[in-house]
Amino acid sequence: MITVFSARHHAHAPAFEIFRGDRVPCFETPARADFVQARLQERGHALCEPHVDSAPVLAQVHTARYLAFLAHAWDDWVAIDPANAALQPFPSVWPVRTLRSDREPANFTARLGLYSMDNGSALVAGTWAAAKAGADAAASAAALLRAGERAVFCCTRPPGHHAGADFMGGYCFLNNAAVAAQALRSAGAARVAVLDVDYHHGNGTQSIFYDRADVLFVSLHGDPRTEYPFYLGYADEVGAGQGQGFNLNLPLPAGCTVADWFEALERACARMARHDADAMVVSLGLDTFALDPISKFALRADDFSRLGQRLAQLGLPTVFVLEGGYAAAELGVNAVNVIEGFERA
Ligand code: OKP
Ligand code: ZN
Repeated sequence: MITVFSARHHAHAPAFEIFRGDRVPCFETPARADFVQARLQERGHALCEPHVDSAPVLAQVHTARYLAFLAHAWDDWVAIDPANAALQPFPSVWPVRTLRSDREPANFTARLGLYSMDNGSALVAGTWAAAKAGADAAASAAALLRAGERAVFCCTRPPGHHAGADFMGGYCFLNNAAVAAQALRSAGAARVAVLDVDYHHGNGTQSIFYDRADVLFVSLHGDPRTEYPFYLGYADEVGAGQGQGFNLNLPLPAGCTVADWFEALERACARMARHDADAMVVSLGLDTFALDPISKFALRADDFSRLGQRLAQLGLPTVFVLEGGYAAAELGVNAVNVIEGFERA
């Protein structure tokens, strides 16, 4: 399986994130993708650079005003005060219920809050360049599938599945999985199925396709009652309008067993099979790993091989998009186990 990878992910390397009111080292680091790249090379897998500009697809997935904000956010931040170049902006005010989100304020922090779901997405000078390279990788993967590849892996970071049409959040800025799915649709696939196996619910991807029947969204994740992103990911979210019946959430209690997880995967696969899709996108979060520092599922390295094998049985052209997974040193083996399990099947 070919991997699309750009070293430009290094441009996004925030110094810290906020945790319990304090500055802590980021969980989402460049080392994550570096470990995956190293493992891919060690195992003899081919890598290529993104070759497709995702801009036209990004305009279908995200709003124009959000894309404009994100592309210029760093320059706007530094324009306020040159000293800001050494600081990371964080939102501190949000348009929650009863406040207006249709008007974009002039104030930078107010705009940052308008376009953020949390204060968990540290933004730096290279964030846009890195996120854009990831979206380009997703668009490239879709093009490679249309050109006849059976499956493609996007080794991208920052992740994307929490990013909605007009907001960032949970370390995510551009929704790479949504870009891959929409690019496949635009290239002629009548139906696409997105399976999100990250520990955290893919609220961004769900919301982008919530009223559509052409893109099925299925997600397996920690119960939002206790787990991030908290405000979406319940089983009663089934889609709206034309999209009713095309959203399936399978929340699992934090601390559930590997057997519970694979049982839910079977339900997910059964729904995927019914969609009669032309292609599938897998939001491949590996934070379901037992040793993940911020998650509470129990999968081990071998379980990721089994996951890859099971996904191959769906028999669909597949784009894998890297999402979470914060046990960085183990991420390479775990990610490549999925890829090789898929190839072996
Ligand atoms: C992104 B992805 C930990 C805070 C965690 C957000 C988690 C985002 C996960 N101190 N906050 O789904 O892996
Ligand atoms: Zn996650």
